[in-house]
Amino acid sequence: MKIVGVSLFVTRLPLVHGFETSSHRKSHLDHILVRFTDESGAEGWGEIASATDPFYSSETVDTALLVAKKYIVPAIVGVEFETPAQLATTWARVRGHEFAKAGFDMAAWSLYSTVRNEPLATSLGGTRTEVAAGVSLGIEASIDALLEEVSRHVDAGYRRVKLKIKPGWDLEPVRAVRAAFPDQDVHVDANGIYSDTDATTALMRSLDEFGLSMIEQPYAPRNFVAHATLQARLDTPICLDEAVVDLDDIGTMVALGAGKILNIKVSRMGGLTVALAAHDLARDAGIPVWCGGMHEFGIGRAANVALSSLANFSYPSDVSASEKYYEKDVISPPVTAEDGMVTVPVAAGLGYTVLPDWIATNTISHEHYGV
Ligand code: OSB
Ligand code: MG
Repeated sequence: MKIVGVSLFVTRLPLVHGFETSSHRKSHLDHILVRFTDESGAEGWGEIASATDPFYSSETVDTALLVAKKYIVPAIVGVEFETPAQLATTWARVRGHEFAKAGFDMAAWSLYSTVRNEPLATSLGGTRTEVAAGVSLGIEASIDALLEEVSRHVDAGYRRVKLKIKPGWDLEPVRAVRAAFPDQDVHVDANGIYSDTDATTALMRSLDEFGLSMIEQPYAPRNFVAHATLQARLDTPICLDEAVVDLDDIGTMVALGAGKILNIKVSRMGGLTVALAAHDLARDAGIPVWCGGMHEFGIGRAANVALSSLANFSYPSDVSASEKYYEKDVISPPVTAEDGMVTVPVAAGLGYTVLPDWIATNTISHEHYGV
């Protein structure tokens, strides 16, 4: 394949339900969609699921666009490649900027699987025909409102419910959810907001009694030592998210015992190529993984579904149905979950039809390079 054209679309979709984490609240999202065209006219699509603000990661839509235009696009237009991993070497000298790289890497995998005429999941080495879907629920205005959200998603069949927590919104919502749903798989995600104090240790230890499947990223992203110290005192497994942005971080996690489960996000790790390597490394170290989300539009969501079909994705992934976030997605059909399971598509490429007209309607800026 030779990349003859690259288009970047900054596309805005409104969220059907505002989403609040320990750091911020959102009502719409701008993601950058990447389209590759090869010499035969085949297309590959990727998504840079960066946020507008640098609160989850240091990257933003603006920084991703800058790095894409200045460093990644010039390195790939006109380039011939046989495998996505080979194409990824063209931007390997760019440090960081994983979200930006991920959009291009995803477009390469999408093009590659389309040209090979096989489903993306097959190209990636996935074996499952369906994947278990978990749902991530934001911080709500009241515990009653949260219970209503949990109830709606449990009724819809979601296999796991993740609750965002922050200081002042932790023990009580967890207690209430556990009391109302004693058998539901529940986990919590702090997005790194707690400081490493005795009070936090005590709080986390008191969460042990609720039988949570994991506590995701309680401490700041770089603080592996605090996670290791906490894990040694907890029964509940710690899952790392923000902490792990490259393969070396998995080595650190394992060496220190900083957690027992890994959330692999395609965006956070710089693409499917690295995510695959992370999957293998974690498997060899005895660390089960699941696929986290960044509220992706359908393109990124399709990649998450395909990735989740690999064998070591052993916990439900954040691959909830498109309709949880978007009234009309950029792919057709939208991703759906039936009784909490998402079917892995068997059609070639992403396995869904990308809707260029709907993307155009919702695009706030567009740039094209090459022919
Ligand atoms: O920590 O997993 C997270 C969304 C934005 C930023 C961080 C996180 C999330 C989610 C979204 O939890 C899950 C999804 O995409 O369904
Ligand atoms: Mg998380």
